[in-house]
Amino acid sequence: GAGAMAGARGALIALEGVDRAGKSTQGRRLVEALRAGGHRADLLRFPERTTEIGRLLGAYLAGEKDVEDHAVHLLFSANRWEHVPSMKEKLHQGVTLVVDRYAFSGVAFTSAKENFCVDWCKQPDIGLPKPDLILFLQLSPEEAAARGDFGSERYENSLFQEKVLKSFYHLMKDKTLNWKMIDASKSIEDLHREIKSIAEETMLEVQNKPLGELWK
Ligand code: DGP
Ligand code: NA
Ligand code: NA
Repeated sequence: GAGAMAGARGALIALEGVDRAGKSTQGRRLVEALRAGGHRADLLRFPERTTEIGRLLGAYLAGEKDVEDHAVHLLFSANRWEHVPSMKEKLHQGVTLVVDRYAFSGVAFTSAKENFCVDWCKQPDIGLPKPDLILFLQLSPEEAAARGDFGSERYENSLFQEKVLKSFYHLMKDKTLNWKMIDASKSIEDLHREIKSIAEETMLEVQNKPLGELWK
């Protein structure tokens, strides 16, 4: 209702980038800093592996389970949708949400596979809460490689990651979204300060604006 919900809403901030760009570290640091500054903020990470769908995705990523490519794409999307009611509730209560990966990873990773077009990949995520800000942590494949060997999860190889990066660049052409490119080769501290300042600016800008719907 208009009365109870009339306060400022929280911002939805997505962190995206290829593997090892530092998304998880920066997500944690951002939420800690926002809380220390008196804001309400929560961190969410997709895939969110604790639900039934999430456990299935965890087994898929670990290579313990094979799932057909279209089916798994829909499951990654379902894993986001199952969190939408609580995300909306928090945002409307004034909690800023930082999400470590979102629908853009969904599209970038699946469309990097053979015979998947971006349009098909976007469909299941149409209508998700639209991020007010998408921070894209940029790191060259060389710099990513220098941060150590890939682990053993599915998708963790340089050839595939380069295709993923190309898909991300394609998605960034969409000017209805607020993409901010961030140079992730900086120190953790410098990166954190830059991200915190952009996040705070966005939180102020959107607090009285309605939450949008993605790709609608
Ligand atoms: P992370 O927990 O951030 O390391 O992500 C696990 C892996 O899952 C990572 O390689 C990216 C991939 N991933 C994340 N979201 C999606 C998605 O929606 N679809 C697909 N196919 N892969 C995803
Ligand atoms: Na990973
Ligand atoms: Na991560």
